[in-house]
Amino acid sequence: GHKGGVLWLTGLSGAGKSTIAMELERRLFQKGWQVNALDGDNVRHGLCSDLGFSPEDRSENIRRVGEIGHLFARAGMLVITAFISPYRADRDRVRAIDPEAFHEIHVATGLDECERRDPKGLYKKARKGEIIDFTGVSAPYEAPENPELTLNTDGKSVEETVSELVSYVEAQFGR
Ligand code: GGZ
Repeated sequence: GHKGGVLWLTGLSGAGKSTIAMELERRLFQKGWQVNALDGDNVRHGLCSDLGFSPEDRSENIRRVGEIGHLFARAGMLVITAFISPYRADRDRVRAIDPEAFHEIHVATGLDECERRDPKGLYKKARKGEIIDFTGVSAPYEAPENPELTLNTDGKSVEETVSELVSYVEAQFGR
């Protein structure tokens, strides 16, 4: 076995977090790692189905994901999480559970690029006021100040970005 850890992706909606997380999970699994990727799609329908997007609910969402993530990590898994996690204090609280195991990775795709991509049309809706408290438009995003890694995705393919992450994991976790 090998030691586990939490690879905590943070960034705006449309930054590419889930896509990167799922592709990283696939690549690491192929290399024989025990991995588990968590994102809104598999958490917000179950564990956090009672939560919305108010500041309080986001904090609770991140708290629960953080606790679960660290439990999996302690069991030896590499956990990849893909949540906006817009508040620095919430991310710091997750880090504090086990600082050694926590790797904060900023998916630093800029607001302009996220809004240009707008894969689900959510920015357009947010601009029209059809979604309230939308991160980057009408709710804050507090970028990490000292992340372990910053991914600048602009002009890069998912493959390139994920390869950078695989190298990071191999350097940090050995093998
Ligand atoms: C931000 C929202 C909102 C609001 C719905 N603000 O691009 P997506 O669609 O697939 O990813 C976003 C997802 C964010 O959920 P998280 O659990 O990552 O958020 S947090 O960490 O802040 O708890 C977006 C969709 O949910 N979505 N309403 N108001 N994103």
